[in-house]
Amino acid sequence: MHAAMSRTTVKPKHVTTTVVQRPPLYKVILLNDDYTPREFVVMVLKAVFRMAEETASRVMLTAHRKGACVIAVFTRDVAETKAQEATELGKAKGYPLFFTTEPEE
Ligand code: TYC
Repeated sequence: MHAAMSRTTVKPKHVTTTVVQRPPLYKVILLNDDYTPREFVVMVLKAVFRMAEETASRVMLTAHRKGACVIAVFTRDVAETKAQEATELGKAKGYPLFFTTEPEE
């Protein structure tokens, strides 16, 4: 230490703590219906959710057999936008294909 320096302890005036939180996540869920062609569902899953053919087929078949299938989780905005986009693609063709969202526990 330099000879001219004092040994006084300086207490900080303010101490700031930053809390970082992860945004809540939302599931996108594919619902089965009796009219949308299987290949069309697979095409939408590939286009909107960037799924590979095999994954898209597996997800489509799960929804077909069980009534619904969780596709992926996103932040709320992304989940809602993708569910809407995917639902719109079916609607444009006159299909009742439906994607919904729900918060993850
Ligand atoms: N059940 C439809 C059919 O037999 C195919 C289908 C599968 C539709 C999954 C929607 O989420 C779905 N043509």
